[in-house]
Amino acid sequence: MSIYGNHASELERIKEQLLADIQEIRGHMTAELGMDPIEHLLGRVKSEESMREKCRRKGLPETEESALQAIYDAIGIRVVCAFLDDVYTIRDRLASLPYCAVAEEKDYIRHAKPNGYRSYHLILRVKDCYFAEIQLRTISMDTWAALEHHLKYKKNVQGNIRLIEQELKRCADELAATDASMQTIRDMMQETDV
Ligand code: 0O2
Repeated sequence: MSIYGNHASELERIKEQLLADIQEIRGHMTAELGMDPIEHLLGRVKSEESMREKCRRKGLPETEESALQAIYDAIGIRVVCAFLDDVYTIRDRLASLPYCAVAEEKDYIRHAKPNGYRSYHLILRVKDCYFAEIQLRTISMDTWAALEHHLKYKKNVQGNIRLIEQELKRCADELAATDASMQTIRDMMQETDV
């Protein structure tokens, strides 16, 4: 029996609906900005195995209730943007989708995690009974998170772990400064377009 009970196909449908709505938002923003704001877009329903692993990690029973009500990322969407401002614009448009309500949000961009992780996490309550976690970030943040994730799960990392962590944090901060500069350059270019 699936940990999602008989909700697995509805989770897939909601994921597809969210992806279609993000594509629509993307189309409107492309017309407004004169450029595509999204570098890439991914969606997944968390696999049975990783949902069970997450239940165990959080000390929750491996039940439908845990998977659908206590854990918020059975549906996960990642939106990767070139520019910082677009992350916040897409956040606002998603928050006003008629069948969604904002359940929780974590702005790890303005308030980075101590290790340097940056991303905007928007938890949506969908159709009053499901949750979806939308991670919005820039290309730089996405590159950093992928590398950090790889290192975290790599077995037997050799070398000075403390130094590796410090270097990763330094890279995250440098990338954040570059994101801010790139945004400033775009703003300057838009001013000269007027
Ligand atoms: P997966 O396999 O990516 O789904 P939560 O664990 O969601 O219940 P928490 O810790 O408050 O509770 O959530 P948070 O901090 O919002 O993080 C949720 C997800 O963000 C993680 O999912 C990761 O995908 C990503 N994330 C958070 N912190 C980091 C980090 O330091 N490095 C990287 N690379 N990713 C991070 P899962 O469930 O851990 O894994």
